[in-house]
Amino acid sequence: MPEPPSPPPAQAPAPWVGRRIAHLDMDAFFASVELLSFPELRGQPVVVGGGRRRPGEPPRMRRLREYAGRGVATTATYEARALGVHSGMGLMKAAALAPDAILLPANFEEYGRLSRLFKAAVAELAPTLEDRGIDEIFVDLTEVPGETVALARRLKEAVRAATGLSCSIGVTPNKLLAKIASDLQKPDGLTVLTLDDLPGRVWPLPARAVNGIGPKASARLEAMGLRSIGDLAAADPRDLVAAFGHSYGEWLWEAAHGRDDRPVVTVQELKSISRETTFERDLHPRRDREALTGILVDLCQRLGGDLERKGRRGRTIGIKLRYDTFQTVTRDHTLDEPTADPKAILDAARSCLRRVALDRPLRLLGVRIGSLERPDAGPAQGAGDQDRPGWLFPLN
Ligand code: DCP
Ligand code: MG
Repeated sequence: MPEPPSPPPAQAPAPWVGRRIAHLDMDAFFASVELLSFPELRGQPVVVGGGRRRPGEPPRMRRLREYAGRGVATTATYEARALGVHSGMGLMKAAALAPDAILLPANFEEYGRLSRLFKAAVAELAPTLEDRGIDEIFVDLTEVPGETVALARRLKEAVRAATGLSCSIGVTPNKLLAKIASDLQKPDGLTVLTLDDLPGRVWPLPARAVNGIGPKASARLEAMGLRSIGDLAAADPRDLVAAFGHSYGEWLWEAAHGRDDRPVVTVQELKSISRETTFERDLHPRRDREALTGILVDLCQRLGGDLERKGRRGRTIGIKLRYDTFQTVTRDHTLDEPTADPKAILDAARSCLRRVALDRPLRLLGVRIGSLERPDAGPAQGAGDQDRPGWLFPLN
């Protein structure tokens, strides 16, 4: 007899709408790796810093109070953090807070090895993975089958099986929120947020919880009376633009509303390289032509050096100018052949400059090269420029 269809579970999770992006960050990474070698230290306050240990060398283990010097803590176990010690803190100051904590030198080779192991373990389950540094990754789970919480648990288990270490995961519709979410229940956390959770879970957080709002911006926001992410979301975006400029002001407001459509980028492909300089005093295209020429030549030479170091050539050369009025203009010019040659870049930059008004003092000049590719044969050929040195900056 056929089985009667089973009723749907009463509490079935709502289907996920849109992208499903995870941010995974290892817990107290360097310190946790040290605890793998020294399990007897588990449960104690442990701080990593004050020198490094080469592979094979026995560790120098001491109490923090025995330390004298100017080193800083790279990280601390959660037991040491409970005493007030944190990453970046001077070790003498840390010793005053936690004199009995154990101090271990850093063993970067080992941290690198475990970093590769945890990333490989995640990549087996979810191949769209963006490397964000030694202990964190973004993972696009949109196409990975499985219910969200169950999937996040599997990632955590895979990391633990491969390394013996715990991590914290946030899963949300985008990278911006995922980065916030992974931090909400550290250590060994798993936090899933949808846009519906924004008012309850994200808006109460301080503005600096958003990656991209640093100490400077957060101090300026505070001076405007904007303390939390919710304050920022409720602000008039025109005020933000007035205070921070178009691009950052608008981004702040979008971020506070949890909007971010950046993709998870598996291999960070280099898209463009730029060099720019803001002058100590405004320079006039006519009166300061020689100084501007020197700056332009220097920017192009440095860009050429960047390209050579990174093994790239590019086809699209652009310039950026900012006038004393703060108005910014850009122009670009695409070459038939890619180049890394400073002279060819200079030529293209000059032809871009001929297409902008050069009738006001300038605050900034920048040169950019895009449409990059890796050359497969020899160095780029010089285009040659016969203009009189000192007079390369065009006039109009
Ligand atoms: N690190 C460092 N110097 C700093 C901050 C961090 O050398 N000022 C290193 C040590 C950390 C690792 O980078 O272990 C990862 O940094 P996190 O900010 O992710 O910090 P932790 O992993 O140590 O702790 P958490 O559990 O908060 O992620
Ligand atoms: Mg970490």
